[in-house]
Amino acid sequence: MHFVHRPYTPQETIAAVATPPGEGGIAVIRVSGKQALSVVQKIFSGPIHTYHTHTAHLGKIFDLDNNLIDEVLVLVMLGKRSFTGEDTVEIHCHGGGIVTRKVLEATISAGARPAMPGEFSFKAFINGKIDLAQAEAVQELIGAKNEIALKKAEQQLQGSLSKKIRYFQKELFDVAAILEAWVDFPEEGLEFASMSEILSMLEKTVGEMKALSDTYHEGQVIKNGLSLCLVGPPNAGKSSLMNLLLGKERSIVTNIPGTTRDILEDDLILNGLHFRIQDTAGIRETSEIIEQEGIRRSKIAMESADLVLVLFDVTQHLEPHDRDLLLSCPKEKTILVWNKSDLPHTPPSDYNLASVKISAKENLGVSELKNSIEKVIWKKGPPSQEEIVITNVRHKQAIENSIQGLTEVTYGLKNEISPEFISADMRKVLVELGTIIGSDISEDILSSIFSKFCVGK
Ligand SMILES: Nc1nc2c(ncn2[C@@H]2O[C@H](COP(=O)(O)OP(=O)(O)O)[C@@H](O)[C@H]2O)c(=O)[nH]1
Ligand SMILES: [Mg+2]
Repeated sequence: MHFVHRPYTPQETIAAVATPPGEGGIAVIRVSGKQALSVVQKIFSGPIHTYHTHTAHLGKIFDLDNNLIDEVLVLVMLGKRSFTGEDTVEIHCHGGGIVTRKVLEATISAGARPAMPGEFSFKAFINGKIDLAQAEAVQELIGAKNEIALKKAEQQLQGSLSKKIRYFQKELFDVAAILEAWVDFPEEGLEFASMSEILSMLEKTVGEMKALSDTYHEGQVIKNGLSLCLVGPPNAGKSSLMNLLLGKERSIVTNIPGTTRDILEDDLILNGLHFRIQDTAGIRETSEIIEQEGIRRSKIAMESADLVLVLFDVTQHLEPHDRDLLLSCPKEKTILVWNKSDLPHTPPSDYNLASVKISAKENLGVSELKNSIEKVIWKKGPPSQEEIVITNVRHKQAIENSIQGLTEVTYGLKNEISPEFISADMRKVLVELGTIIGSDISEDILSSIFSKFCVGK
């Protein structure tokens, strides 16, 4: 949907349904803006202008022709103390699609304008209630697919990332001021002491920015989850493991080799993370055409997966083509899983891969498997509770541009480039950082960010 927030009229009163469509116990219609109280007053039975902020009141909603629509609770939040920073009334009505629509229509005929996507958050941003990174966190919070993603979004909403960006800005403002003074009084030069101080300070900041930008990998894992592919020869127990991890009979399990012929997929939450798990056709030499195609697909799935579990029956010797399969598995994303450890077996050989012994049938070794998965996923251990993680490509880009800019500033200082140029590079870096929290950002970008939000948010 093409959508532009401009022209923006502060205090204009908007309304939208804030709860998801469909039937529910209740639905919430949000009205925000200078006229919020007057608008709702026209359709509500109680004396809304007399209510204190943050109080809830039972009453009835009528349309402008005085037809009763629903009995509702109104929640009044005044001025700066609301999410948007403007007078807000929430109408909690019964959660049927038609009731909800009628209440919304009543607010519109009483003078509110239908809200555009993300417009409540946009108002909160314009009114200084939240910065841009926080507004984006609201969206991530809503879309969080697992607990870690939820926690990280909550942290960002509380301002953890914004605080870090402001800290970078503050450090660099000082340097920028010195550089500006140098531009004004070039003949005085930069004192040696301040030059080396500036250089080491820039180096430190670049290091911190790189560390932040490196968290993007973790951010992606947390936000989008990972694909996990099960491969191995027929009858190794891939489908049994898939079912065990999912806790349901998703794949057909038989003792007939070649049962799984196509790729079966499902969603899995493991260690607080979201996975797309794929069960594949067993890889072996076969002349059967459907099976050959299944094997071809297995190999493609294995290549594109974030994580590969290659399964073998621990009671069987590896055939030459099993060894070929093992060799073709990319080391950094593969875990070798020896299944059927409930049966008598000799210790398996070491193939220089992360490996674990399990029994999919008897549910043995699954927690060891989960630990191995955890080790392979996180390059440097799982993110700590406090660690700020970048989940948004826009933020990553801005930080990388800032690092690039600071590298140029450093080069300029070391090579005695004219101070005007260095100073200009520094200003660019400050602007880049500002785009993350929304202090230096064009209307177009703002508009494209908020238009991805849902209506009512
Ligand atoms: N004893 C034992 N049998 C297993 C185990 N896992 C799977 N099986 C059996 O091995 C056969 C093949 O299992 P399946 O999951 O279909 O293997 P796939 O071909 O790799 O998908 C079935 O008869 C399973 O019951 C296990 O851990 N122990
Ligand atoms: Mg199978």
